[in-house]
Amino acid sequence: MLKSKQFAGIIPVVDYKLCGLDVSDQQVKREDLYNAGKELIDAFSAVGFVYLTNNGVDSSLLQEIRDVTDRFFNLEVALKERYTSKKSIFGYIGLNKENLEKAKPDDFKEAFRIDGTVFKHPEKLPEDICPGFRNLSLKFMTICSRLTERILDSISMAMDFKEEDSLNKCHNLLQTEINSSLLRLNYYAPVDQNILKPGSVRLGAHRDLGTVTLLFQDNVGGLQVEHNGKYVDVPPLQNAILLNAGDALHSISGGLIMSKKHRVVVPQEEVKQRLTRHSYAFFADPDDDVMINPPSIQNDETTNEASLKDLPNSMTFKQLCTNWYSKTRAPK
Ligand SMILES: O=C(O)CCC(=O)C(=O)O
Repeated sequence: MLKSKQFAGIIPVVDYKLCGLDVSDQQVKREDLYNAGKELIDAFSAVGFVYLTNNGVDSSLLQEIRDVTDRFFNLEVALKERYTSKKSIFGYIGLNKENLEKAKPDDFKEAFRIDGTVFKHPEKLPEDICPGFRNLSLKFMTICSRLTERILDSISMAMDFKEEDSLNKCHNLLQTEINSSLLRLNYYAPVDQNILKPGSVRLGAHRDLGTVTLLFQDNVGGLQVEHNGKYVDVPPLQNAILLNAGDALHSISGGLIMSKKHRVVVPQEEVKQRLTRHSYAFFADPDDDVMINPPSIQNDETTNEASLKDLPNSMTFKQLCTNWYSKTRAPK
């Protein structure tokens, strides 16, 4: 039975006022983290997604991120492609250059991916062609990491693990090169029906691989989650962060927490198709050497995760991640 009293569509809403970033580390109470954690687990085990309100992330920072990403994505393709890496997952991904759902045409979106290596190598960011990008993205990643730590504490306490900070102990190395957590700045340009292939989606159906994802989306809509065998809209909720659980958390929780497939579809209404959609996803991953049992959840042949089915029973998160990227997300 879900405890949450508020919902956006089918997504439970949890008020994080007593635990959000407005409350200092010294002031935040164990009991409040525990209570919020119970609500998060409740939502994660029912629908895999939950909205977090009063999270303490400043809306003016989100506006600045939006302005800077608009400036970047509006640059000429040749300039943006200077920041595409052939060797790593870092950097710019162009339109139709990634495919998260093998049964569909390539994703109709652009993105910029930033991982923890950036704290040692900020020169990997496109500051020369987009001034302001570097400081803002580093600041945003740091804020997302701090909030993630709170959320992991909430979940660990409420899961009644032996050690209350056990999830955070699996994420000791956030913001370093030996933890694959990632900020992905997504940019969904207005849909051009002349170049859109039949059956295209903005982002193909997939599950996330890590522990929790913090998703900041604008009010355009299009995100859907699979629930009881059908895709259901996840309506945007102003000033709320959408959290979803990934495969690693599903595995660590012994299957209690659900890692759900989700996708972003092209809106039906023409007026909405003419809008640009923005979303920023911070994927929190366990440290590279944390041992994980590969997800026991459904191997759905329509998605790229089907390729994870031949993995051994236990492996490091890095091995799981390498497998995932080599088979599912390699930039073309
Ligand atoms: O843009 C969205 O709303 C979803 C983003 C997402 O699922 C992803 O970047 O993996």
